[in-house]
Amino acid sequence: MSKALDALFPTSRITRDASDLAHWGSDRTTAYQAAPSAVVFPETLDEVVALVRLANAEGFALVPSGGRTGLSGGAVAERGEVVVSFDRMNRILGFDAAERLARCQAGVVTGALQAFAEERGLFYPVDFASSGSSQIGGNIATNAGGIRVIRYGLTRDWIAGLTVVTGAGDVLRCNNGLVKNATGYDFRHLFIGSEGTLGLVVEAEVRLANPPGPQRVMVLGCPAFDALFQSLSAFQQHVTLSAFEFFSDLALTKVRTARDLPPPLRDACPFYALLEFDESALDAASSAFERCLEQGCVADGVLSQSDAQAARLWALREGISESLAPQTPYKNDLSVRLSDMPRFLEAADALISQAYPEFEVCWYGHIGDGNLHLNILKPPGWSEQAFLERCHRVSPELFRLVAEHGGSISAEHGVGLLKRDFLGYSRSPEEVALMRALKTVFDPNGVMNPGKLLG
Ligand code: 2HG
Ligand code: ZN
Repeated sequence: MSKALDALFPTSRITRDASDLAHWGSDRTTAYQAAPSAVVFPETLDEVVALVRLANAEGFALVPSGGRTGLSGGAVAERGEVVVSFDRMNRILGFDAAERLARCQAGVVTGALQAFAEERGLFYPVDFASSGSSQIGGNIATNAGGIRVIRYGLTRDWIAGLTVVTGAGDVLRCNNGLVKNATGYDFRHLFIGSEGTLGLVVEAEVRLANPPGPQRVMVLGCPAFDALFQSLSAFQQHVTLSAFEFFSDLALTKVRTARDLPPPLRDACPFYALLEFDESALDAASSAFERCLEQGCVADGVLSQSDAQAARLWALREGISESLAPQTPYKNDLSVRLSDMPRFLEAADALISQAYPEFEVCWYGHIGDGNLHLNILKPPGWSEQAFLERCHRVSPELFRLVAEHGGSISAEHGVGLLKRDFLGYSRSPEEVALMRALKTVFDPNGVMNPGKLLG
């Protein structure tokens, strides 16, 4: 493999340096050992095609690598694979103002696309804490969600065209930025969320939106899980929400300690909701707040008076994941329909407190769209392996509950390696068999991100 691979890339764009292999061969998970054989940095579509064809001819595997901010091990290379980094394909190649379409290479950083939109008086609404390093190709591969899904949907909803190289080395130009295209199977949507198992996303046409008006942020203190839902529906009756997030008091304590932040409210509450909405809806939001206070589903609240204060309130939610990282959290990223959420939460809470009496458990997430992040923290003194095994033993019970409530074991982080063995809790045997059959069609020699998603 080495000679032919070295012939494809100049020495400045291929590395086997141990620290580079460790860096580009991993994502934000810590349970896996990065062990790729090389990292390459293509700059053109032709180079990507040549690489995939070589991988087929010589039988080596490829692991696509974007901003490596994933939390499920989807971008981990642990078996001598060649990592394909898109860091050198990070340009926005064109912009159609009339159609509000930006043509992006896969390595464009999400935050750079947001800034590009803003400079043109537009808005790219998919947003999350890691948008400063995650790349659009990775967002597409995992159908990234984040904090504004309640109003703007997922990455899938903003992708108007995709150029991909299949695992067989063929170039597909999917949908070409069209709004309407009724010509059969839409391969674009197969590649979105495929976690690099069918081929490589090389370019995307991304739709941009009109920006919303000025936003306000509120943090509410709620006495119980149920109260979060009562407040959500009280607000949603009259206010278009741009975000409805939540976090538990333990999650708040962790982020406040890590970042030395003041509490949002005078007295602590078991749960907090963070809402964002158009300033023009302020009166309706204030009335909803009053009603929530009367009904007792909200104990107290704070409203941002400036953009700086709004950013400080957002930091309480967006900083949680990073603040937990030193405690090697075992991550769960679950979703159920909102109508099933109160019953699911009651059952999940009972299971979690009984299954993990000695572990700290942080609840937070995008509860307005049905997505919960449940982080179980490794106590000091436990080895990471023992901790992971313990959590994996409990996971089937939790995922059985998720399945009983019609939910998903991975709402937005993807399946990768971490949730691979549990896919059957969310997808039927028939669906998994069809996924495997599709994988064979697009990637006949199994060179694309083997071992991820389907195992
Ligand atoms: C978030 O919503 C991210 O903060 C990360 O999706 C969640 O770390 C997590 O579990
Ligand atoms: Zn999230």
